[in-house]
Amino acid sequence: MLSERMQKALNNQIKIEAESSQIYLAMASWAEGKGLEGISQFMYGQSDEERMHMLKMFKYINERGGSAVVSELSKPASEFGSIKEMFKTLFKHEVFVSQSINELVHISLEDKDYATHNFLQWYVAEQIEEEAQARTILDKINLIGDDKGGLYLFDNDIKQLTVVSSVMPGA
Ligand code: OFO
Repeated sequence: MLSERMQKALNNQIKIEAESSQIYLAMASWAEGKGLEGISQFMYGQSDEERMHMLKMFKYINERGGSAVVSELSKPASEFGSIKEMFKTLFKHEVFVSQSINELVHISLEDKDYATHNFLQWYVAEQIEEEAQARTILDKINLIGDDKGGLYLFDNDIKQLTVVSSVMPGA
C-alpha cells in the first residue's frame, strides 16, 4: 500500500510528466512553424514519450491501490527564441525532472516502500538518458553556430534521434 505522502508525490510527478508533454508539444509547433521538420518531429516524439511516462506512473498508482489523479496543467510557452534557446530550455527542464524523480526515490526509501523504489529505477535510468541526449544535442548546436548549411544538416540528423522508448507502460 502506498503511503499518503508517497501517493501525493507520485500524483505530483504525473502532473510534471503531463506538463513536460505539453511543453514539448508547444516546442514541436514552434519548430514546425519555422519549417524545421526534423526538430518538430523530434519534439512530437518527446511529447509522446512524456505522455507514456505519465501513463506508466498513473497505472502504477492505481495498481498499488491508490488513486491516480488528473490535474490541471499550466500553459506552456509558445515562443522559444532560437533553436539553441529552445534546447537549453529542454535541458534545464530535464534536470528539473531528474531532481523531482530523486525526491520521489528519497521518499520511497524513507517510507521503506521498496516496490515503489524499484518502480522508480526505470525513471532514474530514463532521466540519465534524456539529460545525456539533450547535452549531445546542445554540443552539436554549439558546433554549428550560425552556419545555415550546418543547421539544415542538423535538422535532418535529429530525425535519427526520434526513437520510441523501449519500455512501454505496464512493461
Ligand atoms: Fe519524463 O522524462 Fe523527460 O521530462
